[in-house]
Amino acid sequence: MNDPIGPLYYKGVYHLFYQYNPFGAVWANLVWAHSVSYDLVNWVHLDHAIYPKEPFDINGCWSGSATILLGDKPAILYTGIDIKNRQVQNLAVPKNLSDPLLREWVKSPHNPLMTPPDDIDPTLFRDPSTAWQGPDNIWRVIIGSEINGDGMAILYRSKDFVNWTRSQNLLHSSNKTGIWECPDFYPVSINGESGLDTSVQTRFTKHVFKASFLSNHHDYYIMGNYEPKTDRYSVDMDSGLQLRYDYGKFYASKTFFDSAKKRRILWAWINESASESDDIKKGWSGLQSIPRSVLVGKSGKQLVQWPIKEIEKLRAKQVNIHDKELEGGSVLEVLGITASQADVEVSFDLPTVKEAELLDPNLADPQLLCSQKSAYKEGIIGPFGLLVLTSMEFKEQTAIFFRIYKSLGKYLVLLCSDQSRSSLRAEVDKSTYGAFVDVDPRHEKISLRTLIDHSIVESFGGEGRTCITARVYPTLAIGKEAHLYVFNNGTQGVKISRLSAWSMKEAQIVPILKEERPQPIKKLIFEDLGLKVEQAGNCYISL
Ligand code: DQQ
Repeated sequence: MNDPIGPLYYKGVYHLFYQYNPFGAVWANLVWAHSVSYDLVNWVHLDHAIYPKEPFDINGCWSGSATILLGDKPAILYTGIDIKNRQVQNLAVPKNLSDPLLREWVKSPHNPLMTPPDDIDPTLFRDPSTAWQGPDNIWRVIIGSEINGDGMAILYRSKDFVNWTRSQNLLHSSNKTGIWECPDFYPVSINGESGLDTSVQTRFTKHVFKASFLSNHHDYYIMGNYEPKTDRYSVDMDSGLQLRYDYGKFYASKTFFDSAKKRRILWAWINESASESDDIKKGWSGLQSIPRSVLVGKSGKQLVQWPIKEIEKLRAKQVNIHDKELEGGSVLEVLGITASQADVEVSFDLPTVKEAELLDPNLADPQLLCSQKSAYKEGIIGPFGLLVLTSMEFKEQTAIFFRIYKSLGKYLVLLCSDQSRSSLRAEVDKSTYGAFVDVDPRHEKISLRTLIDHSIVESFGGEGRTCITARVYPTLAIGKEAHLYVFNNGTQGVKISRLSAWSMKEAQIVPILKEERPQPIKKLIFEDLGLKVEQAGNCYISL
């Protein structure tokens, strides 16, 4: 699988579609695979929703987004690779709106709705966003593209969601980034804890624009002000696309508004760090990140992301550590949980930051710093943090840690995810990732949450201000042989002010629910998920 696409909430059910190759563990033959959930944790796979069939999508059904139209009617805009291998935008709508599982989708007879304009390369015109409606009731949507190497979001407008006209101006563009894939554009509240529906705009909203850069497989976002009368978008900091949702592996992301819980949820594709032949051998590749809720951080200058609350349902046995000094050069094992599948929250207190290492501002490239300094080279304040998926004699370990620096009179908190010793296998990519966290270590605790799931390590520093996701392939630190430690390789002691770690249960992922399954099995599937259901003809309706 690759991109998450068209997430939506409909009649009590969460829907996630994703780019999927039904015939192998490599990128090809793309369809819209479809899964549903009542809680965003346990999922049932359904039949594919949209697949290549018509001249306007015969060579692939690529990414796109869902929009909820007036009267609670979902609509999907997606990119079809047409018979001439051009990228065109198509519409699909549910066949039966009374089916909360939205199992069947019908393609519009008007497809394709948007074809590549003359000034655009027909192979660089894709990934319609969720549409939004201005106060004039006109729908807007953006399409990812490129002209002469400049990435851009092309704006289209429509009164009826079927006839679309290209706007004179671009919503946004930038120099020489290469194509922008999967653009996303949505409002965020600057003074609230709730997410906003995509068309909402008040005095207290800012707009986030996100683009996925194919050139380096990173997702960048900016915040700014959107003026719906003119469709002008002005960026807050005039520094280009600077911020990333995640400084590790996290691409082709997509948000949606969860109208049930009034929050905006973010998902992304996390790809492999191993080779294609490995993928073929193991029979799968690619996965979706844990859904994250997205809000504006207190600084007003960046977003904060946090695993959705429902993930805590998977927490089982818990262990705690309080007020424990961690001397320079020490490690402490966290015992009593399944370290290969765990949720860990830790916060550190620093007695003083006066001794922080000085950092030349010209050398302040966080990713480079993390790989040069690594978790294993002694520092002053840090490296300190977690060693996850660690084998008995530390032959394999993945380190997620902090280092504190002083630069130009300011303190800098660096968060790193060091995969250099994550696996004895030489051939897997073990790049180290890093970014600064907008935390003042003089006044705030340094906190980290890390979710570990065998080969996936998702870390949230500074309460979600900086996130890093890594893929690792330990050979020794697997199952019961995986250990979890807290470590400090700095010369200065730090205090674990609080650590809570939980064993995590497995989510229930139920294989494809096909019509030919005997009814009792279908019923079982829902009851397995803890859902009360009632049979209605061929369907089960959730009570
Ligand atoms: N993946 C899709 C494209 C998109 C890319 C094809 C991003 O629509 O641009 O699988 O990963």
